[in-house]
Parts: sequence; structure tokens; C-alpha cells
Amino acid sequence: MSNSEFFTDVTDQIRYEGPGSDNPLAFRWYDANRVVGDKTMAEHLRFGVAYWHSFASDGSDQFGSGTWDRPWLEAGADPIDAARQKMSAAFEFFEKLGAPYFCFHDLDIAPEGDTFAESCANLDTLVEEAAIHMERTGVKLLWGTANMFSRPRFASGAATNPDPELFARAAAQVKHCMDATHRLGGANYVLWGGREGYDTILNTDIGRELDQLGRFLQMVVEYKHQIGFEGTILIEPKPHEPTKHQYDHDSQTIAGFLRKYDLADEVKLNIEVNHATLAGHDFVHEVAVAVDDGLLGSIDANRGDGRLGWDTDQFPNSVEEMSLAMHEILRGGGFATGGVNFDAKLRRQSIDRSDLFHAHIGGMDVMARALLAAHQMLVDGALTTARAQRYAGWDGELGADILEGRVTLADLHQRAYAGSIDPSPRSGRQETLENLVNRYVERVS
Ligand code: XUL
Ligand code: CO
Repeated sequence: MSNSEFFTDVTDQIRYEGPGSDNPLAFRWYDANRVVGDKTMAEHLRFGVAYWHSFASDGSDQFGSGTWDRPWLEAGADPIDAARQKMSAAFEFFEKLGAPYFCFHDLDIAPEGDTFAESCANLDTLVEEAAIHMERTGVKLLWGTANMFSRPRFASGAATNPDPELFARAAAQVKHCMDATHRLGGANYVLWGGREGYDTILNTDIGRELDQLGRFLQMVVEYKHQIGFEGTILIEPKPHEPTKHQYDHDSQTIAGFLRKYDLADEVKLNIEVNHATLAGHDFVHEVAVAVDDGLLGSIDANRGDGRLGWDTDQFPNSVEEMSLAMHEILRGGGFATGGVNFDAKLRRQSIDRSDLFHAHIGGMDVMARALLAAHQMLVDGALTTARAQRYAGWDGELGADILEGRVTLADLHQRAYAGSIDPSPRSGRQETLENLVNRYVERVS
């Protein structure tokens, strides 16, 4: 089926066998063609595999070298040949998994050259190679992005760098990566501000840096229109790591930033589960804020570890957590150009190539189950009705008078004073609702 054979333990495409199956290399919940509401599971979830964690990394961490069996990364090969091998492995995997999309950073797919021009030429070469694989397999690009955080030149940031030449170098890289994404028909273009923040306020002018970031993003939007790119520009929130403080802290912070720089109609969010955790939020909070503000774009599905304060990027395994998030996503109308990208990596001890399959199958099944639970909750109005009842007063005369500016503080004082305002508390019913959610999660079938 593919033109490479790195994943010899998996001979055929992973299939749906249903919840009763004990086959670890089969889907138990993700049934691509199953219709849920008005779309198939595949159309709802739009799964993407992250090139960086699965194909460009070897399992190394700050304390030790790589552990994973990744023959396509072995040293010695010419860098372009090695990148081609890596790409063959990636597309073999996408095809066997049945993943409809992938995501990449420029540096994941092509080696850097000695000059910027050489790096651009390398990327162009591998983009043409990707186009051939995509044509052959039908796998599509969910999003592309530029890596502007790994190399020493970006130590003080990209757009927020104190040196305008660094800003210019970053702008050039983004332009080239947007061209690559456009060439491959990408559904979105992502900007994660890896080092767009600071390590110490002692040397930092926050006002200037935010203005630089705002202008950078405006240039990205202008260029998108110039080349006719129809995908969505997405910003990915994260509160810290690698910098102590990152400007794209969380959904609400970015919403304010986008309004300040007149970008709210042009840019949406790519929300990552563990970045929400690091910001001190539940993932569902970040998603709900985006949905209510019309800013939901896409998600990076992973999880953190409750006892570790860093970005562990583990594959998702909580149906409950994802059901709540999917409920908000569906409430907002579902994904348009976005999808579910597994920005998740294997543990360092999961050294086998086939572990990549087990990880993605598990993640896809969790998301599929969550979709089913969320859909049913929404159809039954389990949470939406309870919410509507809780706020019903705001749909009445008093609520409308307040929100539409027909009454003042003094008017309300007068009404309360006269006794016509006399609120009585009602239960928030948290435990009842928690039990209700659990029932949906349990009963999904
Ligand atoms: C880093 C992270 C990135 C972005 C793309 O925490 O999530 O991989 O998703 O640059
Ligand atoms: Co991410």
C-alpha cells in the first residue's frame, strides 16, 4: 500500500472492530464513516498526526539521548535523502493509521541549509515530495507552522525580539512557510509563539514587544490575502515554557490582544489541552471562552500530568475531559477548517515503532467516544437546558433592561429599596450535573 516499509508489524490499514474487540491494533470507537448528527466521525474530528513528535524526534530529553527505534533518523545519510526517508515513514504511518491529516513545522520536514536561501530551497524540495505523497495517499494538511524557537538566533524571541533584523528574519521564514502551506492546500496556518515572551522583566519592554507582535500578525494576515490562502490563521495559547512568561497566555488574553490589534475577525485559536492546564485552567474552559468569543479554530489534543508542571504532551486518555470539550466545540457548530491534531509524544521508554500506532489508536478512540457522549448531551440539552434555566431571568424584562442600558444604578437602588427586588438563591446543582455527565460518558455506545 505504501512506497516504504518501516512499520512492518502493521501490515494493513487499522480498522474499526467495535467496543467488543480485543485487537490492540483496531479501533473500538473511531468508525470514520459513522454518522453522528449531520456529519461522519471523520468529518467531525478531522484527525491530524504531528510530524515533529512522531517522526522528527528520537525520544531524547534534557537528561539523555534518544531511545526510540527510528531508522529514518539514523545519522550518515545526506540531509535531503534523510528527510525523504522520514517523509516516506510518515506517510506510510498516516496511511496505515487512516489519519486524514498531518501537521508540520518547516524544520520537521526539511533540513536547514547554510543560508536562509538554502533553507528555503530545501523546504521547497521537500514540499514537492510531500505533494506527491499527498496525491498518492489522499492525506491532507491540517496546518503548517514555522519553527522559530529551536535555533539560537531566536533565543530572545522572533517577532518580539529587541532587534528588528531578527523580526525581519522571522517574517521571511513565516512568509516562506505560508507559501509551503498554501502550496500543499493547508486548511490552517498556525503560529505558536515559542519564545514570544520574556525570561526577566529587567531587560524587557512589554509595550514595545506587544506592538511588534501585533504588527507581525497583521503582516501575516495581509500576506494571507495577498496570496489567496483560504485557510485560517491560528494562534496557539501557552502561558510559559520555554519562556517564563509568554504573551499568548490563554484564550482570553489572546482575545484581548486580537481586538487591540484589529485582528479578531481574521485570526482564531488553536487550543492545546496541556497548555490550558499550565495556565491553571481546565481545557473545557479554554474551549468555551473561544467558542463564546467566536474564536475557536482547532485543537491540539494531548494531556499533561497532574503532578508535573511542564508540558509532558501525553496522548489523551480521559473521555470525560474530552467529552466536556467536544460538547463546547459542538455547541459552537463544530470545527470549520480546524481539527484534532495529536500534539502528543510517546514516553521515552516506549521505544518500538509500533508504539506510535497504539498511542494514536488510543487517542482517536478517546476522541471518538467523547464525540458520541458530547453529541448526545447536546441533543438532549443535558447541560444547555440546565444553563438556560439558570440564566432564565436574564431573558426576562429586568435582565433586558439592565443589559440594554435602560436602567441605572440609581434605578436599581430605588427598586431594591422599595422591595420590588428581592432575589432568592437557587442551587447551582453541580453534583447533579456531574452525575449527569458521568451517565452520558458511561452509556455511550
Ligand atoms: C509547543 C507546541 C507546539 C505547537 C506548534 O508546546 O504545542 O508544538 O503546537 O509549534
Ligand atoms: Co501544540
